[in-house]
Amino acid sequence: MKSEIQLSTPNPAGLARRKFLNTAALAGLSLGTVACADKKSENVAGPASAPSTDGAHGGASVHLKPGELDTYYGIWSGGHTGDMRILGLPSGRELLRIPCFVPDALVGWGITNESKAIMGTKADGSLRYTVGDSHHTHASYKDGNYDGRYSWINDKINSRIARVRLDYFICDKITQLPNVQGFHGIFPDKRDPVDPAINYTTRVFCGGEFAIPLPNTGSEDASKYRSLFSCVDAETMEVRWQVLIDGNCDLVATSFDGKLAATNQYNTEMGAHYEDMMAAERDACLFYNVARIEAAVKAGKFKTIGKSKVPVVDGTREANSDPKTALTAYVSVPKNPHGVNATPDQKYFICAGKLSPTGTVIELAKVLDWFDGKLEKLDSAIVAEVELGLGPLHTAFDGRGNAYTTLFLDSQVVKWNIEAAIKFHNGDKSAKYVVDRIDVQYQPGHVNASQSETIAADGKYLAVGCKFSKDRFLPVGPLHAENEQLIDISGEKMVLLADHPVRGEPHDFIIFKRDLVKPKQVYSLDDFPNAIKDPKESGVFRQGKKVTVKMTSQAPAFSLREFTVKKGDQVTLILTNLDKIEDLTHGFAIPNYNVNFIVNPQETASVTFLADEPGVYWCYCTHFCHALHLEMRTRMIVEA
Ligand code: CUK
Ligand code: CUA
Ligand code: CA
Repeated sequence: MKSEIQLSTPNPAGLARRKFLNTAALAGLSLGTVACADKKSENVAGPASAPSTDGAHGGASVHLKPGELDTYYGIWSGGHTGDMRILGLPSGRELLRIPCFVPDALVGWGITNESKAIMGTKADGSLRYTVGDSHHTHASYKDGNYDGRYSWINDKINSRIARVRLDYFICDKITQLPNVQGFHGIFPDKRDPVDPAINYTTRVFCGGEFAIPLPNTGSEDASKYRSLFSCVDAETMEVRWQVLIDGNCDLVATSFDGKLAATNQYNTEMGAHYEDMMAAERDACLFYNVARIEAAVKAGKFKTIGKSKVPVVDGTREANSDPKTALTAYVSVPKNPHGVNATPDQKYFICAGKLSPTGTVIELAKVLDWFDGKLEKLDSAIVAEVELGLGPLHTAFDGRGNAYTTLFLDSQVVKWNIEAAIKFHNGDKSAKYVVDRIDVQYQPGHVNASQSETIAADGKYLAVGCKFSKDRFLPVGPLHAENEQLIDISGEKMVLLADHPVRGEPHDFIIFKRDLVKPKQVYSLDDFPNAIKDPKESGVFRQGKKVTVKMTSQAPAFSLREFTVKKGDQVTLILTNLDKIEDLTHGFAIPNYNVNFIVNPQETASVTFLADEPGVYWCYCTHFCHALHLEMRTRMIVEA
């Protein structure tokens, strides 16, 4: 296989241009600039900070002494490993992977009946999907800050949203969005737009990226394809409503007052091929008026699509030209924007340009004015549109008025001051809005700062998700680790603190203070309706060919020393771990039967399988638990 990507090829000279990129330039750039090790200063608008490797600056250190705990949690999406990852920061140590969309051999995700019920099965009991692609993860809010209840994550491949409980750090619900392909951006609301008592997350918004025939009959002309923006109930995880829209949603942002959500639209052209998707000079940041949409649903002004019962309101441009009744507002932003982020001062949404070297600042009060008929031209809600560098993608904030935007093509993060950018945009050319630039290694996508999109943004650390690590780590074959870099943003200048190799391929992540979550370390037996609370309840219970094996574990023994079933039995094995000490987890593996799962302290899990091969099978504990861990076994005897 020959790659078009030559990692050592210097950048085309075109990279230095600070102009809007045209279609032809982009086609070249997208293949020719994958790694920018040879990028020289002529490509950089301002002087880039020299990378520092001393690991300390302004008191910030990534090095924790042995036994010292991190001060922040990081929640990382896993990309197409389909999991969520928990990191400690600033050390960057990976603490946990939480399987969501894809089976996981460590915990038995996709093996146990409980996890299969969450993941979804076909009629024959097998998993409906075994692949996933998670990009965005965002946690629930209260009073404008994270409240440690949930974090949600998307699966772009099968349009599923998973919820992770932040007490047990497990996925507890997955919902598939009807009539959506390429579910991409995700963001919970931060409070209710109408009821002031609801100052916490009750909705999660999901952007649908790919336009498809609705219903998806496969026969419609591509120009008629449409996408849907969906609202999922944070508690029930049911889809409350959807909005039919023009364009393809990428990310989602929500306002702190709960009134507005927005998605950046890169394909307002509604093109089916990439050239068509880049035809127009401008696309849109599409705003949703949440209260009006819900009023329309309540008033019955919706349709349904295909077999889905979810109400769908019309949010297309054509149907929403009158501000007094509009459910949506399409604010024009430059070419193929990527990312939309809410500033912690609660005032603005910022769209990055991607194919335009600009960042666009949209004032939310003005968008609301437009909906109220008080702003004549919607586009005057744009209060700044300033050049940042090449390939701006995502933006994070320090709570001191500065934004940090990744420049994919420049392999930089640019720090810029939002109010100065607004002044510059208003004609004050002396306003220096670019504060600093720093080279990152290489091709950054997402960026996030500690507490960034909360009212408690603290401006300490910035993590940058670099898509390519090229020469930063020992080579391990053709596939490289990605490079998550940590930058100290506590001072005027950004200082690179550390490189962290990370298994492919996270997109988005959030970073928040460790005291915002209260993890539980032992389950409660009562959480499991099928828990075996007393070892005396153990045994083999037969109903015809259906056999239930009930067992408990207490280090270093299972309650049954052996159990016998017959060939052809459909066996359901239920295991409750009666150990009560945190981390005293046991595994349960059955050779040749494709069974392995764990039970954490006071947890119950079950598996169902067909006993189709007679023999003796040593079921053993796979999770090291005790000095007699190896001895922790039981025999399954399958009689002929
Ligand atoms: S998209 Cu991946 S780098 Cu899914 Cu958030 Cu921008
Ligand atoms: Cu129980 Cu190892
Ligand atoms: Ca476009």
